[in-house]
Amino acid sequence: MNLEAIAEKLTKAKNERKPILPFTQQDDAFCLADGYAVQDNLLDQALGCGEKLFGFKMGLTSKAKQADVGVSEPISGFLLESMSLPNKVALQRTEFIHPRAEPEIAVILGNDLSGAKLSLEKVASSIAALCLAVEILDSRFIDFKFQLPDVVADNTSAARFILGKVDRKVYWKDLPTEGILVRKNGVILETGTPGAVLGNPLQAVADLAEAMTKKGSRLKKGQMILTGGATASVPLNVGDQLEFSWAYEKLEFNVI
Ligand code: OOG
Ligand code: MG
Repeated sequence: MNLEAIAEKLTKAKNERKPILPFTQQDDAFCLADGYAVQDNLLDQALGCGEKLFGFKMGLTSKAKQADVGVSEPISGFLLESMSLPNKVALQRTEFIHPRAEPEIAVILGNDLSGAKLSLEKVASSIAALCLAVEILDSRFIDFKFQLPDVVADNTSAARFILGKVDRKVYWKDLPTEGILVRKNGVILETGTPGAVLGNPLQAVADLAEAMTKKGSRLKKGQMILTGGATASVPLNVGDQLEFSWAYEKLEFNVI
């Protein structure tokens, strides 16, 4: 199967909300580099259709998330402006195959960032703001089951995100222990701390900057980066009311 044909299958699955079989099940040779090549193709297509790049996401950066999907290596994907939803949105269940939501720390860059083995101080000095965010995932694969190359091809299950207020600058050294609660229909389903993400979510930004530098690219001023789920994700069904909170703010939405 050529990589463009694979990208087309993913786009069709997304548009028709019909999940497909992972590519690694159909082709033993489908590897991580192929996955990223497919993802690049999806981004080129989106930009070609007039979509705007909003930033990037890291995934599988916490043990909880790695256990969630049974895959144990961090991955990255892209985020488009059209994936952004406001706080308190009514999420349309019919727009998705099998949506899930997870809390993340989002970072907005105040400067371009590149280089290998960047210190957390260096990353912190390049940040304009950081805030709580919710990522809405929707795997294009049957039963949310995949191997690493598949989920990378599928732009790391990215679907939507809700950003908190970016005007508050939480001190980055305090970030690891700033607890997060996830409530569904009033019941606490998950609890976690940003420190679950590689010790400090800023490490995910450093890792992403290094990966981009290796590809001959760089993170740019103004881009938003999701650093990866700090807890396992929770499934979303019609009628659900979701709340994601930490000391500074609460993000919430209903599923209709
Ligand atoms: C893969 C995407 C992982 C995260 O924050 O760890 C991710 C998935 O869970 O489907 O977004
Ligand atoms: Mg995520």
